[in-house]
Amino acid sequence: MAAPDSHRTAGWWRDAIIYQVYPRSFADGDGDGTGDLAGVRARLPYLAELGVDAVWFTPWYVSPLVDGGYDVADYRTIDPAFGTLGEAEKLITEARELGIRTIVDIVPNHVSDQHAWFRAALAAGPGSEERKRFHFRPGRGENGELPPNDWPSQFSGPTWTRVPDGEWYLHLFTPEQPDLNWAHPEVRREHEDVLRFWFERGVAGVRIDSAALLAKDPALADFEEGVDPHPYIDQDELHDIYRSWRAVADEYGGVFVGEVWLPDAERFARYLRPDELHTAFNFNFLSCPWDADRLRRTIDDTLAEHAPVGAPATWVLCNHDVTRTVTRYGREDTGFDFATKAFGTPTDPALGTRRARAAALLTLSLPGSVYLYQGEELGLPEADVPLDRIQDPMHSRSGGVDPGRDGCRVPLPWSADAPYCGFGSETEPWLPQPAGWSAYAADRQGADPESMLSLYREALLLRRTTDGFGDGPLDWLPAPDGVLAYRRPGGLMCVVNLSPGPVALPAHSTLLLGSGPLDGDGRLPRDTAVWLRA
Ligand code: TEU
Repeated sequence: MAAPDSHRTAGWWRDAIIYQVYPRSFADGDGDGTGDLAGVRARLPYLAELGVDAVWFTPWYVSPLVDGGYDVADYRTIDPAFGTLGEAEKLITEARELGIRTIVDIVPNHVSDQHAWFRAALAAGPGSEERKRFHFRPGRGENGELPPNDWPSQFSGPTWTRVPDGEWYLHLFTPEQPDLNWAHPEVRREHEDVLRFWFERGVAGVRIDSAALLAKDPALADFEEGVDPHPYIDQDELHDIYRSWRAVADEYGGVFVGEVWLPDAERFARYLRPDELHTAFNFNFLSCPWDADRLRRTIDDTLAEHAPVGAPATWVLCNHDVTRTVTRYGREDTGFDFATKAFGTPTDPALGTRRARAAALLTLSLPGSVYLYQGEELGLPEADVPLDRIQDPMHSRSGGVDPGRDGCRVPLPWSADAPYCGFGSETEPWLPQPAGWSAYAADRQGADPESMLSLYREALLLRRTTDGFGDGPLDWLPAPDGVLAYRRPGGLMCVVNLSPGPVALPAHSTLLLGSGPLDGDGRLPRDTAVWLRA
């Protein structure tokens, strides 16, 4: 952990541990069933003890919460369900005093349909200046009854909605999330102003939601998969936008992490050029199955694609959009599957937990920074949320086929013996906690040296007090099939056994930490990882 006054120390983000807080589900300070800023403030000592360098808050702004807050009605006000702007400012200061920096989530692709701009656009009618900040178009067909184009949605369902005066507007996500027109100068000015607003309140960084989707093909032409360049993913205009954002961030020493889902390594790296974003999420690693060859290839590709632009890699096992790590790794097919999620797919929690523990040591010893989603340090599995309680629009928009993302958003268990596992609610939380949730409670795990929480605490402590972690070279060591072994600076080594049987460890002087015990012959069992000193 850094000293409090060094929250903008140049380069801190190159090897930081960044904890993701989903405020609705982290801790409930006022007992109303929804997590809030008071809850986070009360738990800051927990985050400090865990040893994180920064916290990224998913959107906490005023929002109808149609998409969990990614439908922002006002980027400069905290949603009353979460607290007030004054509380956010206090939270930022208190966190900084504990050596924890704050990262806010900016959602530039779209706003809520309750945002003042969209309401004004609806009221002003076709052809108005107000509508030009969005993508309004007449429909096709004889009476304009067909949507203006055939673009696929990021969620299932249509991307266009018709308003009563006959025009249609574009929304890559739900109809309650109209897309902004990034060719409009006011849209650009407004977002630069919002960045300043938060940097001035002491935030150290900004996560950029759906960062590769903002710019649209100006013709809004139909799209033929495999024939046309994509009409809204990774348009060249984006780089100009992020260069001007970077200039704003540089005034404050702030940093960016872009949510850039792009399989093409070369295109991905363009966002990380020195005058654009500092970092971007690395979803190829997250979606990689538990397989030594594929993981090694993903790690090599990731490091290779970052090297030419000088940006550090980021590593992430889970976030608020994907199935919990323990559940994913406990499946026979450990691949990442958007569509089926955890529902109905058999999973072995013991196997998943063993692998998730090994994956933690793998991830935390790779070069770069690491994102840790709340509850991962507790080894939470994906929760089965009863169908009639699911709130994620991905579920309803898929006609109930996709269970959506609520299973990884269930309120955290803090105390095994308290109501609602100590989440803080006096009534049932907004998503129900499954039976057996108290077994994962932070207080129970804190008292158990074998728990996932103890593993994370020890690993993070070692990571910040031992040379060799974070930014810097990685050299692969010779290893049997199915085993990942690499050396970091100063003789630090990590060995992960993904092969079916136990393997001998390379020569070493000290065993720093293991995700599980060695066998009777001092060998590393399957699905286990160790940190060694040469
Ligand atoms: O996600 C962007 C995104 O592309 C998602 O559609 C992603 O593919 C999906 O969630 C995977 O399951 C961001 C946020 O992280 C997500 O929570 C929001 O719903 C979305 O943007 C819209 O703002």
